[in-house]
Amino acid sequence: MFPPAFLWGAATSAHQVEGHNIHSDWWAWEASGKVKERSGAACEHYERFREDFALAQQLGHNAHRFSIEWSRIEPEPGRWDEGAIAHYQEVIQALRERALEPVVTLFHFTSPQWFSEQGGWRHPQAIERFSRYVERVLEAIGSSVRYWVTFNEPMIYVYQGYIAGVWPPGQRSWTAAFRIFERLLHAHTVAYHLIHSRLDHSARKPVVGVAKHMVIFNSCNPRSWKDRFARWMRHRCFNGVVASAFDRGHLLPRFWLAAKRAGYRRYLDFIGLNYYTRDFVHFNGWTGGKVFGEVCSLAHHRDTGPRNSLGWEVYPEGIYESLRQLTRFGLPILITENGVCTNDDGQRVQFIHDHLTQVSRAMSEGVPVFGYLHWSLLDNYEWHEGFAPRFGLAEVDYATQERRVRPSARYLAAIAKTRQMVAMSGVPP
Ligand code: IFM
Repeated sequence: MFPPAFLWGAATSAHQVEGHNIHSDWWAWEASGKVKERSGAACEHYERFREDFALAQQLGHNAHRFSIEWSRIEPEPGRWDEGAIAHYQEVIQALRERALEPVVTLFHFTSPQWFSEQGGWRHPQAIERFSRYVERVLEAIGSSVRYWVTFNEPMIYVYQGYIAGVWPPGQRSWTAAFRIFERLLHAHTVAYHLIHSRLDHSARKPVVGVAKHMVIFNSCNPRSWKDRFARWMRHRCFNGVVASAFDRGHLLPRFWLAAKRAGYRRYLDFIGLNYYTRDFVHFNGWTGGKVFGEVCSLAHHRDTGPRNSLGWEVYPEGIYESLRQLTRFGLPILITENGVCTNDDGQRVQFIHDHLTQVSRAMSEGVPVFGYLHWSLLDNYEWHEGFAPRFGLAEVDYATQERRVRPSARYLAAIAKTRQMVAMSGVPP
């Protein structure tokens, strides 16, 4: 049984659904031909949010995660767009009118283009600029929001933008990546502090978290100690170290004197878990980034599960393993994302069934999960992968902007309604 107060819903992010996000660095990145497809009108969610929230309400959701687009709020340095601010106030109001608890993400991969042009997170005033934006958001919607996610998947952002170079700003430097990660960490602590100092006395006492993408890592060859080492490095650095750095506000290991001096302040009230897949890793060398190993092809593994349309393995036990790993923080956990891109909605039904079964297993062992937000409410713009991957509980026909609710959405609704696992055969058509 899932508890009565459990949050059920879906997640989206501004750039992926809103459309015409013209002041963001992603818009400029797309315009310069760096990706195969441009986001364009996306799902026109900026105009259609009421209709989309009505759909979520019909599906029995009681929560909704979305992100505020900084580049809309502050399209030029220090110039606030009052229309955009009013828009997000209306969004919150529309959610509340439909009894959907807002879960607000402050930074979901996109920055204002001016911020990027001036050096982005490397600029000495980056934190100040981000804080100014956060303060403006708090002023506008702070008292109506309880759940805050400062950063979505900080490590994915750093990896794609500063190591793989496939997202803006398109760099490939481990040193830059490390510096940016530290900046995000610092920005998170500042935002955490601002949210609490501004809102602790409001009626809705805020809770602040980060959406941490967890990946299960296995070694390609478990008999090779080098592969086991590479797996360990990747797991420690990608999963454990990132989560604890955001919790403690610094990167220093717990036993370091400086870490002890920094005290036991904590910067997370809950942890958001984004879970999708597992990777197999083999040894790649001892120097630089090579110590994190290299992903080997799943084709070499006979015992792996089905894949989604992007080729990621579907591994439901991984959500259980991730939840168990996160319990060491002793914090409540919100599943801020979990989903599958597929053209076969039957696969999505199976995915929801298998993952929620694992969530329920973890909860029965005492893991304090307080909600499940599916990725995503709608099909949407999957960054450099374009519109082909279909993650939505509702299909979007991009030619007409028509939404068609998928059977998997009704299946999730049935579980949310009964607060228990439901047989897949009982999915209403
Ligand atoms: O679409 C993304 C989202 O922006 C962040 N988490 C993973 C999703 C699927 O790749």
